[in-house]
Amino acid sequence: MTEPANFELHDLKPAVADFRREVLAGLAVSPRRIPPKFFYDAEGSQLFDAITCQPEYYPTRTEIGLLRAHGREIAERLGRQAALIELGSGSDIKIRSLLDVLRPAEYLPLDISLTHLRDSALGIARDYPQIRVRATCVDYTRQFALPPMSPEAHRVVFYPGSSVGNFEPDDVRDLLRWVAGMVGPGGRLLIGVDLKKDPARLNAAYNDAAGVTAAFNRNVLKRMVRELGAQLVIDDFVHRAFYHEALGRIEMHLQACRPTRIQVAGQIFDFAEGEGIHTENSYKYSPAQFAALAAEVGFVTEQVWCDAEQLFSVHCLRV
Ligand code: AVI
Repeated sequence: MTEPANFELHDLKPAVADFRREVLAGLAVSPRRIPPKFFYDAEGSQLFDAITCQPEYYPTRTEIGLLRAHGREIAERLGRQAALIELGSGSDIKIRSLLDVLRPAEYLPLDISLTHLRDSALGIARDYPQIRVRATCVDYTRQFALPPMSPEAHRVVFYPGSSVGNFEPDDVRDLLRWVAGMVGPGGRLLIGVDLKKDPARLNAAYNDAAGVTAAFNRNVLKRMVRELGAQLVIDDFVHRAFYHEALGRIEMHLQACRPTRIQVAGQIFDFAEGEGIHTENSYKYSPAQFAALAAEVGFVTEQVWCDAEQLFSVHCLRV
């Protein structure tokens, strides 16, 4: 099928060499770690979509509920005729509810997973022919030149899903500074932030009964085999996720259930039973905590929407 005229795709996909370098560096330190951005190849993105449908994983459906319930108010805050930039676009249900009320002139989705990005951005270009869709496959955690946008459109960044929680607080400051530069003075950021809550609820969300989160976590090992030719036994590693209350974060690990070894790019990494690879943190914030963090880098919180159960929050921030 031919691509619609209102669609363009820029491919700044990170090279396999970046993955190899970060894996080798992460396995060489103690405790061992691999950054969560490497979960998201085509298979990992599909697994993440499947996570969002699990009954225990409340963030996605709660955020969608907030966007739908407060769509008009959100559109009024953000203003129309915007260039809408979405970070980590992934699945498109949320952006569609926003596009319906915001009707921006331009939509710029940024995502690290090429197939996922292409499929969802193409679908949007076809369904919204009046919106110019400029998709970029990129690791948006590193600064890069955005595709040109019409100068008269004011800029809005949409960062859903509490992906901000996957950054260390210091890195959040850097990311928010970059976003502030993207939208410029008077520009806005609409961001989804998962809230602190009962640890039992959090632990269940990251340990779903169907084992989808476990498969998502272990997909990074499969990716090492597929892309880096790593030699390892996937079944020697088990998924471990728990809420660390003092640090306010879910931690995810791949833990060796017996002594094992990973061989990659000519290097050998031995694991004793119980030793792990730290693969993700997912920080949870109170609305006040997140507003304070954003204020440190010059964002003013205009409004925060939360659901009745206080599970999730959506913040409208202005530079
Ligand atoms: C993408 N991110 C916000 C998800 C989260 O909840 O931290 C990733 C995830 N990891 C396990 N389940 C979902």
